[in-house]
Amino acid sequence: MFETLKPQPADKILALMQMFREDPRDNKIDLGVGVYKNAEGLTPVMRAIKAAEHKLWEEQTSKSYVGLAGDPAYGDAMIKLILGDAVARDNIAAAATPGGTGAVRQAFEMIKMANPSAKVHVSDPTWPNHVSILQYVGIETVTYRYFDRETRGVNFDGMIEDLKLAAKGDVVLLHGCCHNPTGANLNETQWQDVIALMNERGLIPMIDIAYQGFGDGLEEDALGVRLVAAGCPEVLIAASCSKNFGIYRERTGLLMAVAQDKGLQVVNQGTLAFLNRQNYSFPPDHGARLVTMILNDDALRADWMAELEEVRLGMLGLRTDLANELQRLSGSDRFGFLAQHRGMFSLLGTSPELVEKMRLDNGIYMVSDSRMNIAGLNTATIPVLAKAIIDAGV
Ligand code: PLP
Ligand code: TYF
Repeated sequence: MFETLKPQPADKILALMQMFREDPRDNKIDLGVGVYKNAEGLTPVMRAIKAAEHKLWEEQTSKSYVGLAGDPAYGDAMIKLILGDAVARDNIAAAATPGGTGAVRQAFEMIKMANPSAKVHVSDPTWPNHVSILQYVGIETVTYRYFDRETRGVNFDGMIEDLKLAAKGDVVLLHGCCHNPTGANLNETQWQDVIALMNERGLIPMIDIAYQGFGDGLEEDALGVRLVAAGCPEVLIAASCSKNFGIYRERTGLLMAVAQDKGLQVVNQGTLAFLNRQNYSFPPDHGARLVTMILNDDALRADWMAELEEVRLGMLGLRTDLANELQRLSGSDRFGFLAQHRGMFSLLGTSPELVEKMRLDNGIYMVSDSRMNIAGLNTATIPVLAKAIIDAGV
């Protein structure tokens, strides 16, 4: 049987991580995988997570199974964090998943189950896993224009033109905030326009939100997802706690299905539980429990929010510093987009050849599409990167 298997394509982001590890140069700079790093290059356990883990160790008396959809308190706390009061709780079905990837996978399976002929429209570019999982699940994928390679902002006219071609019942996958890989995001008016178009054409939004709190703030980053949830009849939302709680390896995510028609909530909830059971039975609990403890405890929550804000402001500062340094070296404003982008990533918008050149000449590791993880920088490496970008002729 095994002899029939073929080698599978590697994930280019994870392959880069391995390449970085194997590079012997001391001055190498890792701008690859989307993991937050502080100025010392470390990914620390957040203070509130440590405190919650300590408390959990003291108080937890059983590790018996929870429910197929995870602990309902986790769903409630996350729904409040992401959606605020945008939608009545009765309209939302929710299930814990292994990370945001698990939520994305289960969302695609739910789409496939509900409407096998639905296509999913993804931004060009998007997180490579979106495309790869869609293909694996057997859903036809279509891209819509998103990134303007000149301005490095959103090509909104192109996006709208392309979405107008989508058929009724198709799904439109949107990034809730901090677009991966570009860093370019919709503003409020653009969100409203996309919602109007989706409703006009009977398209179903799916939102992937993996960086709430990394862009303009916890509430600000939820603006788009809240507008969509309140403004469209049906929405799928895949959320990740990996980044904003710094619990990457705990695999903590949530899938929500929002339906304005209350009658659908029960079947949706049952479907999410069923899909969990088919794939892994019970979702992981440890990370979800820590998140719930933090969100439901005033002191832990305040400390988590304070640390998340430090992380966010640190990345914004790095963006400004890098844009300023590039302005100084180039004598032009053409890198100003770096300060406008939000979240962990910016797409520099250069060729794979120049990305390769910067890796070989300067030990700078960015993804081949020229995505940079801004959190991989610090005050010492910003001038090095800026000089390499100019030297390479970007
Ligand atoms: N969606 C996007 C856009 C991402 O960038 C990520 C990466 O972290 C995820 C989902 C899921 O991450 P995880 O499965 O680690 O929670
Ligand atoms: O885009 C990133 O770098 C993060 C981390 O298969 C990641 O989202 C990368 C690849 C992958 C899973 C997570």
